[in-house]
Amino acid sequence: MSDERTLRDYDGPAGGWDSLKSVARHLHEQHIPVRGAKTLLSMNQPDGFDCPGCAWPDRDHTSTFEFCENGAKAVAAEATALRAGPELFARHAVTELARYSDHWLEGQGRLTTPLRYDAATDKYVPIAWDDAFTIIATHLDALPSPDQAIFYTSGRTSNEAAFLYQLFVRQYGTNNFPDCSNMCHEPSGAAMKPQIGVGKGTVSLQDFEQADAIFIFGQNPGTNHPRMLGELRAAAKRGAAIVAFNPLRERGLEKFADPKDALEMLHNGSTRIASDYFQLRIGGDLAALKGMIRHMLERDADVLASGAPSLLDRAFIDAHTSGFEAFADDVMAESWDTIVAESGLTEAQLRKAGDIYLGAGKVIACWGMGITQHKHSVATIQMIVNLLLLRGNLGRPGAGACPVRGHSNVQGDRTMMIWEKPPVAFLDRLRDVFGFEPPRTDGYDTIGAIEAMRDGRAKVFFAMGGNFATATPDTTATHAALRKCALTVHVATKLNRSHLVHGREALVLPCLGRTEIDMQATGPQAVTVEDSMSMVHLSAGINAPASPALLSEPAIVARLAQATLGDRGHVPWRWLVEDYDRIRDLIARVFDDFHDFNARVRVPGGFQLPNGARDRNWHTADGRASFRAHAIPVDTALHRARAGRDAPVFNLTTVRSHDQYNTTIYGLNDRYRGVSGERRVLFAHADDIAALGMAAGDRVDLESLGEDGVRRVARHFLLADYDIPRGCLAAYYPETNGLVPLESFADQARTPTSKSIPVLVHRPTPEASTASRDIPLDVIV
Ligand SMILES: Nc1nc2c(c(=O)[nH]1)N[C@H]1C(S)=C(S)[C@@H](COP(=O)(O)OP(=O)(O)OC[C@H]3O[C@@H](n4cnc5c(=O)[nH]c(N)nc54)[C@H](O)[C@@H]3O)O[C@H]1N2
Ligand SMILES: Nc1nc2c(c(=O)[nH]1)N[C@H]1C(S)=C(S)[C@@H](COP(=O)(O)OP(=O)(O)OC[C@H]3O[C@@H](n4cnc5c(=O)[nH]c(N)nc54)[C@H](O)[C@@H]3O)O[C@H]1N2
Ligand SMILES: [Mo]
Repeated sequence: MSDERTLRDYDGPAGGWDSLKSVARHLHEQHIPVRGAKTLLSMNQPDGFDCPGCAWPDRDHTSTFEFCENGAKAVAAEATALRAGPELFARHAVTELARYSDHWLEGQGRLTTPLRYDAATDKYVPIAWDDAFTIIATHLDALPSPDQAIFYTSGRTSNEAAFLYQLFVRQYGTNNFPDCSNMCHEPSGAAMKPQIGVGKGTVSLQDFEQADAIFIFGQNPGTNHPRMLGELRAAAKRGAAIVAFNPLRERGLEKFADPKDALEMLHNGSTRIASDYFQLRIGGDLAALKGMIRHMLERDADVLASGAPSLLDRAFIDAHTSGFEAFADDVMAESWDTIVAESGLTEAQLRKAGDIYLGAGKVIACWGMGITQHKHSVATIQMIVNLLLLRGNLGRPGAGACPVRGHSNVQGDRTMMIWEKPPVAFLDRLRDVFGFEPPRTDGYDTIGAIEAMRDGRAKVFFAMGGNFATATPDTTATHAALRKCALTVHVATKLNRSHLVHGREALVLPCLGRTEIDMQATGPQAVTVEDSMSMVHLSAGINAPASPALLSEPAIVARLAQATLGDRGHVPWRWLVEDYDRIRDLIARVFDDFHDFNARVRVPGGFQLPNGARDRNWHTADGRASFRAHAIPVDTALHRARAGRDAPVFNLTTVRSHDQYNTTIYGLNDRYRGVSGERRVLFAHADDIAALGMAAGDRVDLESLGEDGVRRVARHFLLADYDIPRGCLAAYYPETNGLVPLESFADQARTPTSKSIPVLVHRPTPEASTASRDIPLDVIV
């Protein structure tokens, strides 16, 4: 199949034969012979490895194989036979590598040996592990304050590695733990913790079997959580309502052919997923939710006036919640005009959505990045929880809140306290168990880390996985900040742009992936991960390591800690990594929820962490779940940008294609959106394209309207007409990250507003090409 550039409609369902074909193609491209299928068959099996893709849970981690196209691609990307060995780095200087696309960098395969940046030749050269650790320890030791070092984490890191990592860094003396969560589901925790006492989802897969309605806000499961489609399909088949709120028509929310269903496949059939699809305006969710709730309150008032019982769960509201009256007054004071104008949905549509909710006995609400990456994300999530509270849809079977997490262990990393704002009780426990005084001041989150590097307050940047330079906002400013560091270090499986945007000194440390056998002194080791529904289970790799020089993440942390702290902390680092059971015993001593960790995690399927809200125990300030009133924002950056400007200002959202895992670009296609061979695509309404005097297929530049006077431009996007509301645009992440100003982030959670960027659309100008210098545009694909 060629990567010829085309834009067209895609008629097929999500899944189906095209999905199988796509996996075959990706295995071929990664040079994985068909026996690679053995690797795929061990994914999510009791004695196999946890899929390094998304955080959607598995059915009991049992023996049924669940086919997942994008899980297979994630495994193929890691199990690839291609190698980015020392020859690659001998051949290409770093500035030369930086001219290649992210897709090309990823395509070089697995890193095989530790590398040190040699400034004299501008090349990465091999270095021995011990020498690498000495370099880092020397830098850390020389800093005037530990707070000048930053320790980033991406969400694939296992519980064991994360626990050791935070222990080492806190013994070293800082809470500077920015992580991918800061750009992802941070607002979900920030919203739910004060409101219902827990910052995680309250449902399990069994609840999906019983729900009468499933509302899905701002999430694209067909691409990002394909195994969720299996649950949605089963729910749809038994007649549950599936209600999607999404500005874009997403095929995975419309119809799905399950590759495991022989009949569906043979007959080229499919199952309808969403029963109702509300194409609201980007950022319109808070208004839409208020409209639905207003309708419900209006109907309830009518019902009560007629003497019939309330449509709301008054017993639950009385016994379990606070703030209902003030909340209801606030909703009733919101005008339908504002609701309709800001949501982009009609009053009739919102009344219909409200009726679906009222007609369902048990309701689950799911949400993803379409909700979290906005300025008002915390308020919107609290409004989703308000919706659930109205009819007691929390803490009972078949109902609850379901923030669908991204990285496969992002939730577990936070549980292990990869967190820049650690609670006091945890720090006290760390002190008591390990006999040292941990740092007590909050550390930097992702935005704080970039500002600190920019301002010279941080000098060492260490990353446990991820691709910080590309995943973060304000690419030009972020790259400049990283380049100011004295030392940048990346623990990674594959080459990415962050390795090329380096400090004065730089190291790249290659590690084992999930799929690989992790051999330590006492034998092969398993790690543990926590999924989106708080299930903790084991993961053990089955493949030979990509190179004999690779170390596991726990081993890297242990050796770095030894090199930096020596025997200062009285932690037997090397002994701990000989047998990961020893690490788990320590985890059990620090976190009560992990008691008898080693025994419980060996029960097939693992165990579920306790969750107060699920049991209607509200660990909040007043011991109740609370209704939270929030005004519909009518003075956002978008409103301000539109006021007094003649040129049309669009609201741009940034999304994932079907062929990428965050910044890892597997390919240039986005099958369900009909895109082949191209990533610089701008999805727009046909009437908007016409109003601009342009045509689909034209190339355009995007200029964002930040409020700090900095001009941010991204060039050379192909206009595609798409089913999206007028005034709204969508393009892929990370090509558009340079458009997001660093200081544009969510209230109370500081998540970059990557789903709501006010932009102008220009015909390409020569002048624009000088912007965004650090983003390679005319790259070698
Ligand atoms: N294959 C694959 N799997 C992945 C990932 C991947 O990149 N590839 N990434 C992983 C990670 S880290 C995460 S966090 C998740 C991300 O999973 P998602 O949350 O599904 O991520 P996005 O692609 O960013 O898309 C969000 C959806 O929100 C919609 N949207 C955009 N703006 C708005 C809005 O204002 N309101 C509403 N209601 N909807 C909106 C978009 O149209 C899109 O359908 O997936 C994880 N799984
Ligand atoms: N505009 C915009 N920006 C966004 C988003 C968006 O929707 N729009 N989404 C945000 C979200 S939700 C997230 S989570 C972040 C993602 O931010 P990150 O988590 O930082 O980015 P990834 O692309 O997932 O990281 C990929 C790299 O991780 C390394 N890697 C893979 N597996 C392993 C492993 O097992 N161990 C180690 N040590 N390294 C490994 C590989 O080298 C690979 O290149 O991006 C955020 N940025
Ligand atoms: Mo994420």
